[in-house]
Amino acid sequence: MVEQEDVIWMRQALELTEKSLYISAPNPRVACLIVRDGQLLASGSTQQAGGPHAEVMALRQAKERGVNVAGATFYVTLEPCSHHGRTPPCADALIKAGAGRVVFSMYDPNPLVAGNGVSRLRQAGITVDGPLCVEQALAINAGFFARMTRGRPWLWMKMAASLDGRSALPDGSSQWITGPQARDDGHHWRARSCVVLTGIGTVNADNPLMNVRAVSTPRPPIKAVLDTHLRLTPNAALLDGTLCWVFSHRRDPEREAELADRNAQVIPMPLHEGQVDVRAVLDWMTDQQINEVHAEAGARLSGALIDAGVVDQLLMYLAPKILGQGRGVADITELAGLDDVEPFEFTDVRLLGADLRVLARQRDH
Ligand code: AOF
Ligand code: ZN
Repeated sequence: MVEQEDVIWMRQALELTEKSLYISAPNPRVACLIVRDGQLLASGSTQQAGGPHAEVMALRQAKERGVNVAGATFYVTLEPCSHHGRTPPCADALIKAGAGRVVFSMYDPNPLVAGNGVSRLRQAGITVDGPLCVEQALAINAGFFARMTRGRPWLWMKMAASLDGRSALPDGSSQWITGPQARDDGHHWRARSCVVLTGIGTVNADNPLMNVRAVSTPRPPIKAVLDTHLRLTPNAALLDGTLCWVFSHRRDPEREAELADRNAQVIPMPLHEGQVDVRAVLDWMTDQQINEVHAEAGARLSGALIDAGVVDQLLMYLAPKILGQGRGVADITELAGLDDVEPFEFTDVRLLGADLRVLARQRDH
């Protein structure tokens, strides 16, 4: 049976997943607390892919501290795994350690696990309680969950605009609409994603770096450019040695070889209404185990992503300015009426320096 105390420990475990935020992909962010008699004995969180899972890290810490965990309660933010992946099953490690009870937050959507971890523990005579605090656990691993259950990554769309929704002046000038705090915050979101996606229009207009600054991370996200006609040139600033995927409909062996020298890989894609098909791109990314995509693009690509129905969450920075004339944030297909609008749902709003950050998610996603 789940007690109030369990909720408190699980919330603490969920907070600890923050340590895996930038590093664990394609694995989910998981944390584990080992508790006995109201005392935290040890804790751990998921390491980089191929490295130990949260449970193993917690058991290691317990060993280092010389504490016996037999009979203790394990709080895990994801059902312990039961399969041999890059690492052995955590369920077996918990059984071997003599876990008294396991409380988990959500079932692992990975079909290789999906309930098997829980049944393995129960068969070994361990009391297992859960799911617990599922909504919070889901939000932390929306990308992993989306890839596993619907076969498409979770897509964030970042936008910066004036209070009247203008992302640039009519002449296209757009730099520094928002202030430094909002811009730094944007780098946290880039850092947690697996891929930072933009369009060739933005690359040619602004020559952006599309890298992670303001946050130190051992795992820079892959860059990606939607470039239907293969207009990307090898001297683009974003080609800084980090892997860059270029999704194009045009083949040009010479250009592709030049781009390959800059670690940019051209991936042929079908067209949809004259542009690279964004759904096909996301399908391809799913095959590459991409959990979270952070799109940061101009009005054209942002509009195409909304039209394709693949935007799960908006990350919008609003500056306290009225620009009046100017470009909108997303050129979507003209709507026949207000009934056609699929509304987003606000999930968070906060002040960052002089600007607002608004998070909103697609209702049924
Ligand atoms: C856990 N604890 O901390 C994580 C789990 O290839 P492997 O061995 O690393 O296995 C990856 C899978 O393990 C991943 O797809 C997911 O199902 C599960 N992740 N499980 O018990 C953890 N990160
Ligand atoms: Zn595991």
